[in-house]
Amino acid sequence: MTGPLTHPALAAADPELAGLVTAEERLQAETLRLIPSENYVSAAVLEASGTVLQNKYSEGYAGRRYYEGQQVVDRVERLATDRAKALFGVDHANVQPYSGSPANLAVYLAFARPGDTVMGMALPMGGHLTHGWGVSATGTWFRGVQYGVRRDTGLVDFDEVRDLALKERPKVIFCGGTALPRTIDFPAFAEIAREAGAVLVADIAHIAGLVAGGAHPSPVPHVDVVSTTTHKTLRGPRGAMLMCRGEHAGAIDRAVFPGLQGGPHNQTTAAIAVALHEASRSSFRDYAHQVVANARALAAALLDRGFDLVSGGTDNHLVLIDLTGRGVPGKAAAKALDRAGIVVNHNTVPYDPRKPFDPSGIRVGTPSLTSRGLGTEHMAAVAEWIDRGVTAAHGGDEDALAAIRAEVADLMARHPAPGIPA
Ligand code: DSN
Repeated sequence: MTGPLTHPALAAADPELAGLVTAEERLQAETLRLIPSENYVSAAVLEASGTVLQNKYSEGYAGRRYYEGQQVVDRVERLATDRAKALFGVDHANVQPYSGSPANLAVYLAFARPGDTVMGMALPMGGHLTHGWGVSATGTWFRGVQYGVRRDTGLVDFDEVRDLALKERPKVIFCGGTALPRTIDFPAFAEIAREAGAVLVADIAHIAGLVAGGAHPSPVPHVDVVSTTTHKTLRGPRGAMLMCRGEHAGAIDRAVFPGLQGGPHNQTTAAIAVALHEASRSSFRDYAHQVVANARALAAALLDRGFDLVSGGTDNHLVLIDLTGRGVPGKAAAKALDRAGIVVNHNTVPYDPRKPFDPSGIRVGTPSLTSRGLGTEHMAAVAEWIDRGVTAAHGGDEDALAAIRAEVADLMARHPAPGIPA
Protein backbone atom coordinates (compact mmCIF):
# COMPACT_ATOMS: atom_id res chain seq x y z
CA MET A 1 0.00 0.00 0.00
CA THR A 2 1.45 3.37 -0.97
CA GLY A 3 -1.58 5.28 0.39
CA PRO A 4 -0.55 5.63 4.03
CA LEU A 5 2.90 6.85 2.93
CA THR A 6 1.84 9.21 0.15
CA HIS A 7 -1.30 10.59 1.80
CA PRO A 8 -0.44 10.38 5.52
CA ALA A 9 -3.05 12.83 6.85
CA LEU A 10 -5.78 11.25 4.77
CA ALA A 11 -4.75 7.74 5.77
CA ALA A 12 -4.84 8.69 9.44
CA ALA A 13 -8.18 10.49 9.27
CA ASP A 14 -10.02 8.24 6.84
CA PRO A 15 -8.23 5.00 5.99
CA GLU A 16 -11.18 3.77 3.94
CA LEU A 17 -11.06 6.76 1.59
CA ALA A 18 -7.24 6.71 1.53
CA GLY A 19 -7.44 3.12 0.38
CA LEU A 20 -9.74 4.12 -2.46
CA VAL A 21 -7.37 6.88 -3.58
CA THR A 22 -4.52 4.38 -3.57
CA ALA A 23 -6.62 1.92 -5.56
CA GLU A 24 -7.37 4.60 -8.16
CA GLU A 25 -3.65 5.45 -8.35
CA ARG A 26 -2.85 1.80 -9.04
CA LEU A 27 -5.61 1.55 -11.64
CA GLN A 28 -4.36 4.64 -13.46
CA ALA A 29 -0.76 3.44 -13.21
CA GLU A 30 -1.33 -0.11 -14.45
CA THR A 31 -3.76 0.48 -17.31
CA LEU A 32 -3.44 1.90 -20.80
CA ARG A 33 -5.77 4.88 -20.68
CA LEU A 34 -7.04 5.71 -24.16
CA ILE A 35 -10.03 7.92 -23.36
CA PRO A 36 -9.16 10.99 -25.46
CA SER A 37 -10.63 13.48 -22.99
CA GLU A 38 -8.48 12.24 -20.11
CA ASN A 39 -4.87 12.81 -19.15
CA TYR A 40 -2.38 12.69 -16.28
CA VAL A 41 -1.75 16.03 -14.58
CA SER A 42 1.67 16.78 -13.16
CA ALA A 43 2.48 16.50 -9.47
CA ALA A 44 2.66 20.32 -9.43
CA VAL A 45 -0.92 20.66 -10.74
CA LEU A 46 -2.08 18.09 -8.19
CA GLU A 47 -0.38 19.97 -5.36
CA ALA A 48 -1.84 23.32 -6.43
CA SER A 49 -5.34 21.88 -6.49
CA GLY A 50 -4.98 20.62 -2.91
CA THR A 51 -3.98 23.86 -1.20
CA VAL A 52 -5.55 26.23 1.36
CA LEU A 53 -6.99 28.21 -1.54
CA GLN A 54 -9.77 25.66 -0.99
CA ASN A 55 -10.76 27.66 2.10
CA LYS A 56 -11.56 31.02 0.49
CA TYR A 57 -14.72 32.63 -0.88
CA SER A 58 -14.12 35.15 -3.69
CA GLU A 59 -17.36 35.98 -5.48
CA GLY A 60 -16.63 38.66 -8.05
CA TYR A 61 -13.43 39.29 -9.98
CA ALA A 62 -9.95 40.45 -8.96
CA GLY A 63 -10.24 43.92 -7.44
CA ARG A 64 -14.06 43.70 -7.42
CA ARG A 65 -14.97 41.07 -4.82
CA TYR A 66 -17.92 40.65 -2.46
CA TYR A 67 -15.67 39.26 0.31
CA GLU A 68 -12.56 40.67 1.99
CA GLY A 69 -9.24 38.90 2.45
CA GLN A 70 -8.51 38.66 -1.28
CA GLN A 71 -4.90 39.88 -1.12
CA VAL A 72 -3.59 36.56 -2.38
CA VAL A 73 -6.55 35.15 -4.30
CA ASP A 74 -6.67 38.21 -6.56
CA ARG A 75 -3.03 37.61 -7.48
CA VAL A 76 -3.70 33.93 -8.16
CA GLU A 77 -6.63 34.70 -10.45
CA ARG A 78 -4.75 37.47 -12.26
CA LEU A 79 -1.83 35.09 -12.79
CA ALA A 80 -4.14 32.50 -14.32
CA THR A 81 -5.95 34.97 -16.59
CA ASP A 82 -2.71 36.64 -17.70
CA ARG A 83 -1.20 33.27 -18.53
CA ALA A 84 -4.30 32.22 -20.48
CA LYS A 85 -4.24 35.47 -22.44
CA ALA A 86 -0.56 35.09 -23.26
CA LEU A 87 -0.74 31.39 -24.16
CA PHE A 88 -3.77 31.64 -26.44
CA GLY A 89 -3.23 35.22 -27.65
CA VAL A 90 -6.68 36.43 -26.57
CA ASP A 91 -7.90 39.83 -25.37
CA HIS A 92 -9.79 38.47 -22.39
CA ALA A 93 -9.93 35.29 -20.31
CA ASN A 94 -12.29 34.15 -17.57
CA VAL A 95 -10.94 31.21 -15.58
CA GLN A 96 -13.91 30.77 -13.23
CA PRO A 97 -16.30 28.35 -15.04
CA TYR A 98 -16.61 25.20 -12.97
CA SER A 99 -16.36 22.98 -16.03
CA GLY A 100 -17.15 22.81 -19.74
CA SER A 101 -20.94 22.57 -19.54
CA PRO A 102 -21.32 25.59 -17.22
CA ALA A 103 -18.87 27.49 -19.44
CA ASN A 104 -21.04 26.82 -22.49
CA LEU A 105 -24.20 27.72 -20.57
CA ALA A 106 -22.58 31.06 -19.74
CA VAL A 107 -22.05 31.67 -23.46
CA TYR A 108 -25.77 31.19 -24.13
CA LEU A 109 -26.62 33.45 -21.21
CA ALA A 110 -24.35 36.13 -22.65
CA PHE A 111 -25.67 36.07 -26.21
CA ALA A 112 -29.14 34.46 -26.38
CA ARG A 113 -32.53 34.50 -24.69
CA PRO A 114 -34.77 31.48 -23.99
CA GLY A 115 -36.47 30.36 -27.19
CA ASP A 116 -33.76 31.78 -29.46
CA THR A 117 -32.29 29.55 -32.14
CA VAL A 118 -28.81 28.18 -31.51
CA MET A 119 -26.75 25.89 -33.71
CA GLY A 120 -24.12 23.23 -33.17
CA MET A 121 -22.99 19.82 -34.29
CA ALA A 122 -25.40 17.00 -33.45
CA LEU A 123 -24.20 14.88 -30.52
CA PRO A 124 -24.26 11.55 -32.43
CA MET A 125 -22.19 13.17 -35.19
CA GLY A 126 -19.44 14.11 -32.73
CA GLY A 127 -20.77 17.30 -31.13
CA HIS A 128 -21.50 17.91 -27.45
CA LEU A 129 -24.66 17.87 -25.34
CA THR A 130 -24.32 21.60 -24.69
CA HIS A 131 -24.23 22.49 -28.37
CA GLY A 132 -28.04 22.53 -28.46
CA TRP A 133 -28.78 18.80 -28.24
CA GLY A 134 -32.36 18.01 -27.18
CA VAL A 135 -31.81 16.31 -23.82
CA SER A 136 -29.58 19.17 -22.63
CA ALA A 137 -30.93 22.42 -21.18
CA THR A 138 -29.31 24.07 -24.18
CA GLY A 139 -31.65 22.20 -26.53
CA THR A 140 -34.67 22.66 -24.25
CA TRP A 141 -34.46 26.33 -23.31
CA PHE A 142 -33.21 27.24 -26.78
CA ARG A 143 -34.25 26.00 -30.21
CA GLY A 144 -31.31 23.85 -31.22
CA VAL A 145 -30.63 23.24 -34.89
CA GLN A 146 -27.92 20.75 -35.68
CA TYR A 147 -25.46 20.05 -38.45
CA GLY A 148 -23.46 16.88 -39.01
CA VAL A 149 -20.82 15.25 -41.15
CA ARG A 150 -21.15 13.72 -44.60
CA ARG A 151 -21.98 10.04 -44.66
CA ASP A 152 -19.39 9.32 -47.37
CA THR A 153 -16.42 11.26 -45.93
CA GLY A 154 -17.12 11.67 -42.22
CA LEU A 155 -16.22 15.36 -42.66
CA VAL A 156 -18.25 18.48 -41.85
CA ASP A 157 -20.42 19.46 -44.80
CA PHE A 158 -19.94 23.24 -45.00
CA ASP A 159 -22.64 23.59 -47.66
CA GLU A 160 -25.08 22.10 -45.14
CA VAL A 161 -23.77 24.31 -42.34
CA ARG A 162 -24.12 27.44 -44.47
CA ASP A 163 -27.61 26.56 -45.76
CA LEU A 164 -28.80 25.80 -42.23
CA ALA A 165 -27.29 28.96 -40.76
CA LEU A 166 -28.78 31.22 -43.42
CA LYS A 167 -32.20 29.54 -43.15
CA GLU A 168 -32.37 29.42 -39.34
CA ARG A 169 -30.39 32.57 -38.45
CA PRO A 170 -29.10 31.25 -35.08
CA LYS A 171 -27.94 33.71 -32.45
CA VAL A 172 -25.00 31.49 -31.59
CA ILE A 173 -23.09 28.89 -33.62
CA PHE A 174 -20.83 26.37 -31.88
CA CYS A 175 -18.02 24.61 -33.70
CA GLY A 176 -15.95 21.84 -32.14
CA GLY A 177 -17.04 18.66 -30.41
CA THR A 178 -16.07 15.50 -28.61
CA ALA A 179 -15.53 12.92 -31.33
CA LEU A 180 -14.03 14.85 -34.23
CA PRO A 181 -10.86 13.23 -35.55
CA ARG A 182 -10.17 15.98 -38.08
CA THR A 183 -8.88 19.57 -38.05
CA ILE A 184 -11.63 22.09 -37.34
CA ASP A 185 -11.85 24.64 -40.15
CA PHE A 186 -12.34 27.79 -38.06
CA PRO A 187 -12.10 30.23 -41.02
CA ALA A 188 -14.91 28.37 -42.84
CA PHE A 189 -17.16 28.55 -39.76
CA ALA A 190 -16.26 32.24 -39.31
CA GLU A 191 -17.34 33.11 -42.84
CA ILE A 192 -20.69 31.38 -42.32
CA ALA A 193 -21.25 33.00 -38.90
CA ARG A 194 -20.51 36.41 -40.41
CA GLU A 195 -23.03 35.85 -43.21
CA ALA A 196 -25.65 34.63 -40.75
CA GLY A 197 -24.98 37.38 -38.19
CA ALA A 198 -24.28 34.82 -35.45
CA VAL A 199 -21.83 34.83 -32.57
CA LEU A 200 -19.27 32.10 -33.31
CA VAL A 201 -18.01 29.98 -30.42
CA ALA A 202 -15.15 27.51 -30.76
CA ASP A 203 -15.42 24.75 -28.16
CA ILE A 204 -11.81 23.57 -28.10
CA ALA A 205 -12.12 21.47 -24.94
CA HIS A 206 -10.61 18.43 -26.63
CA ILE A 207 -7.85 20.18 -28.54
CA ALA A 208 -6.88 23.08 -26.23
CA GLY A 209 -3.48 21.53 -25.53
CA LEU A 210 -2.89 20.95 -29.22
CA VAL A 211 -3.77 24.57 -29.96
CA ALA A 212 -1.53 25.81 -27.14
CA GLY A 213 1.29 23.60 -28.40
CA GLY A 214 0.91 24.60 -32.05
CA ALA A 215 -0.32 21.17 -33.18
CA HIS A 216 -3.77 22.40 -34.27
CA PRO A 217 -4.65 25.79 -35.84
CA SER A 218 -5.87 28.36 -33.35
CA PRO A 219 -9.47 29.60 -33.49
CA VAL A 220 -8.48 32.93 -31.95
CA PRO A 221 -8.27 35.18 -35.00
CA HIS A 222 -11.56 33.81 -36.36
CA VAL A 223 -14.11 33.39 -33.57
CA ASP A 224 -15.87 35.58 -31.01
CA VAL A 225 -15.55 33.25 -28.04
CA VAL A 226 -13.36 30.27 -27.20
CA SER A 227 -14.67 27.80 -24.66
CA THR A 228 -12.48 25.09 -23.21
CA THR A 229 -12.11 22.73 -20.35
CA THR A 230 -8.67 22.65 -18.79
CA HIS A 231 -8.29 18.95 -18.05
CA LYS A 232 -8.03 17.25 -21.43
CA THR A 233 -5.06 17.77 -23.78
CA LEU A 234 -4.25 20.98 -21.85
CA ARG A 235 -3.31 18.71 -18.91
CA GLY A 236 -4.67 20.89 -16.12
CA PRO A 237 -7.18 20.35 -13.31
CA ARG A 238 -10.88 19.70 -13.93
CA GLY A 239 -12.11 23.19 -14.78
CA ALA A 240 -12.80 25.48 -17.71
CA MET A 241 -12.07 28.86 -19.26
CA LEU A 242 -13.87 31.26 -21.55
CA MET A 243 -11.74 33.49 -23.75
CA CYS A 244 -13.02 36.20 -26.05
CA ARG A 245 -12.51 39.39 -27.96
CA GLY A 246 -12.38 42.49 -25.77
CA GLU A 247 -15.82 43.66 -26.92
CA HIS A 248 -17.43 40.55 -25.36
CA ALA A 249 -15.50 40.60 -22.06
CA GLY A 250 -18.24 42.27 -20.01
CA ALA A 251 -21.00 40.00 -21.31
CA ILE A 252 -18.95 36.85 -20.68
CA ASP A 253 -17.88 37.89 -17.18
CA ARG A 254 -21.42 38.89 -16.16
CA ALA A 255 -22.77 35.59 -17.49
CA VAL A 256 -20.30 33.50 -15.46
CA PHE A 257 -20.74 35.60 -12.30
CA PRO A 258 -23.32 36.56 -11.16
CA GLY A 259 -25.27 35.03 -14.06
CA LEU A 260 -24.60 31.37 -13.38
CA GLN A 261 -22.10 30.78 -10.63
CA GLY A 262 -21.19 31.80 -7.11
CA GLY A 263 -17.70 31.68 -5.67
CA PRO A 264 -14.93 30.48 -7.95
CA HIS A 265 -12.99 27.38 -6.95
CA ASN A 266 -9.73 29.11 -6.13
CA GLN A 267 -7.76 25.90 -5.71
CA THR A 268 -8.71 25.02 -9.27
CA THR A 269 -7.78 28.49 -10.49
CA ALA A 270 -4.33 27.99 -8.94
CA ALA A 271 -3.92 24.62 -10.63
CA ILE A 272 -5.06 26.11 -13.96
CA ALA A 273 -2.35 28.75 -13.56
CA VAL A 274 0.25 26.01 -13.07
CA ALA A 275 -0.99 24.04 -16.08
CA LEU A 276 -0.88 27.15 -18.27
CA HIS A 277 2.69 27.80 -17.10
CA GLU A 278 3.62 24.22 -18.00
CA ALA A 279 1.86 24.55 -21.36
CA SER A 280 3.93 27.62 -22.24
CA ARG A 281 7.16 25.60 -22.21
CA SER A 282 8.83 24.22 -25.31
CA SER A 283 8.52 20.71 -23.86
CA PHE A 284 4.75 21.10 -24.03
CA ARG A 285 4.96 21.96 -27.73
CA ASP A 286 6.87 18.69 -28.15
CA TYR A 287 4.17 16.92 -26.15
CA ALA A 288 1.33 18.32 -28.30
CA HIS A 289 3.03 17.30 -31.54
CA GLN A 290 3.83 13.86 -30.13
CA VAL A 291 0.16 13.36 -29.20
CA VAL A 292 -0.78 13.92 -32.85
CA ALA A 293 2.08 11.79 -34.20
CA ASN A 294 1.05 8.97 -31.89
CA ALA A 295 -2.61 9.22 -32.90
CA ARG A 296 -1.65 9.14 -36.58
CA ALA A 297 0.58 6.10 -36.01
CA LEU A 298 -2.18 4.37 -34.04
CA ALA A 299 -4.73 5.10 -36.78
CA ALA A 300 -2.35 3.71 -39.43
CA ALA A 301 -1.76 0.55 -37.39
CA LEU A 302 -5.51 0.08 -36.85
CA LEU A 303 -6.17 0.53 -40.58
CA ASP A 304 -3.48 -2.08 -41.31
CA ARG A 305 -5.48 -4.46 -39.12
CA GLY A 306 -8.64 -3.80 -41.09
CA PHE A 307 -10.42 -1.51 -38.65
CA ASP A 308 -12.95 0.95 -40.06
CA LEU A 309 -12.10 4.48 -38.87
CA VAL A 310 -14.54 7.39 -39.13
CA SER A 311 -13.14 9.83 -41.73
CA GLY A 312 -10.44 7.27 -42.52
CA GLY A 313 -7.92 8.44 -39.91
CA THR A 314 -7.05 11.39 -37.73
CA ASP A 315 -5.44 14.84 -37.71
CA ASN A 316 -5.49 15.26 -33.95
CA HIS A 317 -5.47 13.25 -30.73
CA LEU A 318 -8.39 10.88 -31.29
CA VAL A 319 -9.52 8.01 -33.45
CA LEU A 320 -13.15 6.94 -33.79
CA ILE A 321 -13.46 3.23 -34.59
CA ASP A 322 -16.64 1.85 -36.17
CA LEU A 323 -16.86 -1.78 -35.04
CA THR A 324 -19.88 -2.70 -37.17
CA GLY A 325 -17.75 -4.87 -39.47
CA ARG A 326 -16.26 -6.71 -36.49
CA GLY A 327 -19.66 -7.82 -35.25
CA VAL A 328 -19.07 -6.46 -31.73
CA PRO A 329 -21.10 -3.54 -30.35
CA GLY A 330 -19.09 -0.64 -28.95
CA LYS A 331 -20.14 -1.18 -25.36
CA ALA A 332 -19.25 -4.89 -25.31
CA ALA A 333 -15.89 -4.08 -26.89
CA ALA A 334 -15.21 -1.27 -24.39
CA LYS A 335 -16.05 -3.50 -21.44
CA ALA A 336 -13.87 -6.34 -22.73
CA LEU A 337 -10.96 -3.95 -23.35
CA ASP A 338 -11.42 -2.62 -19.81
CA ARG A 339 -10.95 -6.17 -18.51
CA ALA A 340 -7.79 -6.28 -20.65
CA GLY A 341 -6.42 -3.15 -18.97
CA ILE A 342 -7.21 -0.87 -21.91
CA VAL A 343 -9.60 1.92 -20.95
CA VAL A 344 -11.72 3.36 -23.77
CA ASN A 345 -15.30 4.56 -24.06
CA HIS A 346 -18.09 3.38 -26.31
CA ASN A 347 -19.18 6.09 -28.72
CA THR A 348 -21.73 6.71 -31.43
CA VAL A 349 -20.44 6.89 -34.98
CA PRO A 350 -22.06 9.20 -37.55
CA TYR A 351 -25.40 7.79 -38.79
CA ASP A 352 -25.19 5.12 -36.09
CA PRO A 353 -28.11 2.68 -36.38
CA ARG A 354 -27.61 1.69 -32.72
CA LYS A 355 -28.69 3.57 -29.58
CA PRO A 356 -26.25 6.02 -27.83
CA PHE A 357 -26.06 3.83 -24.70
CA ASP A 358 -24.93 0.86 -26.80
CA PRO A 359 -23.54 2.33 -30.01
CA SER A 360 -21.42 0.93 -32.83
CA GLY A 361 -18.09 2.51 -32.02
CA ILE A 362 -15.32 3.10 -29.55
CA ARG A 363 -13.30 6.30 -29.17
CA VAL A 364 -9.58 6.12 -28.46
CA GLY A 365 -6.93 8.80 -28.06
CA THR A 366 -3.30 9.41 -27.24
CA PRO A 367 -3.06 12.30 -24.70
CA SER A 368 -2.55 10.05 -21.65
CA LEU A 369 -0.17 7.53 -23.12
CA THR A 370 1.92 10.38 -24.55
CA SER A 371 2.14 11.92 -21.08
CA ARG A 372 3.71 8.62 -19.99
CA GLY A 373 6.34 8.85 -22.69
CA LEU A 374 5.00 6.33 -25.19
CA GLY A 375 5.95 7.11 -28.78
CA THR A 376 5.02 6.12 -32.32
CA GLU A 377 7.12 2.96 -31.92
CA HIS A 378 4.59 1.67 -29.36
CA MET A 379 1.46 2.22 -31.45
CA ALA A 380 1.65 -1.08 -33.36
CA ALA A 381 1.45 -2.90 -30.02
CA VAL A 382 -1.48 -0.75 -28.89
CA ALA A 383 -3.35 -1.50 -32.14
CA GLU A 384 -2.57 -5.20 -31.75
CA TRP A 385 -3.97 -5.23 -28.20
CA ILE A 386 -7.14 -3.47 -29.38
CA ASP A 387 -7.45 -5.99 -32.22
CA ARG A 388 -6.94 -8.98 -29.93
CA GLY A 389 -9.28 -7.47 -27.33
CA VAL A 390 -12.10 -6.93 -29.84
CA THR A 391 -11.61 -10.47 -31.17
CA ALA A 392 -11.72 -11.82 -27.61
CA ALA A 393 -14.88 -9.79 -26.94
CA HIS A 394 -16.48 -11.44 -29.97
CA GLY A 395 -15.50 -14.91 -28.83
CA GLY A 396 -15.97 -14.38 -25.08
CA ASP A 397 -12.32 -15.34 -24.53
CA GLU A 398 -11.48 -14.16 -20.99
CA ASP A 399 -8.06 -15.87 -21.02
CA ALA A 400 -7.05 -13.79 -24.03
CA LEU A 401 -8.15 -10.61 -22.20
CA ALA A 402 -6.14 -11.61 -19.12
CA ALA A 403 -3.06 -12.19 -21.28
CA ILE A 404 -3.39 -8.72 -22.82
CA ARG A 405 -3.80 -7.21 -19.34
CA ALA A 406 -0.47 -8.69 -18.25
CA GLU A 407 1.31 -7.37 -21.35
CA VAL A 408 -0.21 -3.91 -20.86
CA ALA A 409 0.80 -3.82 -17.20
CA ASP A 410 4.35 -4.77 -18.15
CA LEU A 411 4.66 -1.85 -20.60
CA MET A 412 3.01 0.57 -18.20
CA ALA A 413 5.39 -0.42 -15.40
CA ARG A 414 8.24 0.78 -17.61
CA HIS A 415 6.54 4.17 -18.21
CA PRO A 416 5.62 5.77 -14.87
CA ALA A 417 2.62 8.07 -14.88
CA PRO A 418 3.14 11.74 -13.98
CA GLY A 419 1.72 12.63 -10.59
CA ILE A 420 1.39 9.04 -9.40
CA PRO A 421 3.77 7.68 -6.77
CA ALA A 422 5.76 4.70 -8.04
N1 DSN B 1 -17.17 14.22 -21.52
C1 DSN B 1 -16.28 14.85 -22.45
C2 DSN B 1 -15.64 13.86 -23.35
O1 DSN B 1 -15.35 12.77 -22.92
O2 DSN B 1 -15.39 14.16 -24.52
C3 DSN B 1 -16.91 15.95 -23.18
O3 DSN B 1 -17.48 16.82 -22.27
